Amino acid sequence: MPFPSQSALVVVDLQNDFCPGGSLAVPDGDQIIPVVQEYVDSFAAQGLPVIFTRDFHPGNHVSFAQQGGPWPPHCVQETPGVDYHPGIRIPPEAYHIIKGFHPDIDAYSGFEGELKDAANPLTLDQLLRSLSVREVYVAGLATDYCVHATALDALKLGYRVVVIEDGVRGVNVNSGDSLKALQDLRQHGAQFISAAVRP
Ligand code: VGL
Ligand code: ZN
Repeated sequence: MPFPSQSALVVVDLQNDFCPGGSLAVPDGDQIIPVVQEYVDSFAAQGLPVIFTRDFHPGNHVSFAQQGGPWPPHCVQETPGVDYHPGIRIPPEAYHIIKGFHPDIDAYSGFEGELKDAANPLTLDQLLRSLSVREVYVAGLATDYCVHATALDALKLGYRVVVIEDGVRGVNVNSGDSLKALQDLRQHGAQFISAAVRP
């Protein structure tokens, strides 16, 4: 699969807590792993940037029910739930963005996060600019929250966005939420790719 030279892959929140068995499991969230792996390997083989985002909450995060938020505790730092799903092989050259680490601020979009462990903590936008990226391929969890927010921010910042349709899954707190999220992205100019139409 050859991808454009100024493209990057962004894999959103493919973490244990968002997969079956996790505290905020996305139904069939782990089913996307073979698809995501195919893209990760193709981008890496082409020398194109691969970026993983992670929800990275403190134990008292504002989005948790005990603090009046909408979610059960999830992706708490230094718990197994915050780790990437063990089924995904991550290339050593991949970039890692963490988000949601301020106790009082929720952050669904990878563009609200920053590069982990960097002496100079770049935002995702700064990282993409430094890599001359113009087009962002997006996969991961969850379609109706962090995938939607990340892809929408990318569009608003002027990136071309390609959503990997069979590489995303949603929570669907209300039925149809994921479909609505994808329709919204389409209306904002996102393109879609799936197994049937891959280059
Ligand atoms: C997410 C709910 C809460 C996500 C993160 O990654 O989509 N959803 N925190
Ligand atoms: Zn979260």
